[in-house]
Amino acid sequence: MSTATYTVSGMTCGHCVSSVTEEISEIAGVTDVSVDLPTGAVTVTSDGELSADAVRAAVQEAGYEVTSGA
Ligand code: 9UX
Repeated sequence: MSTATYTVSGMTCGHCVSSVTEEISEIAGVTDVSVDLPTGAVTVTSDGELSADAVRAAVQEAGYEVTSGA
């Protein structure tokens, strides 16, 4: 199991958080997604290797951008 934290820009409400959480949760191996709305910190817990590209793509799919993170 591993965790990685990303910073996501553009989330301003609880629905934004839900959208990002749902998209990232669909990535294979992801077991938990935690979002801190005020800071945009998104912590992803997964079994095995988590692809940073997959996280970036999922965040973009939801309509937001990863601005930093592994
Ligand atoms: Mo409402 Mo959150 O448009 O973007 S879902 S602020």
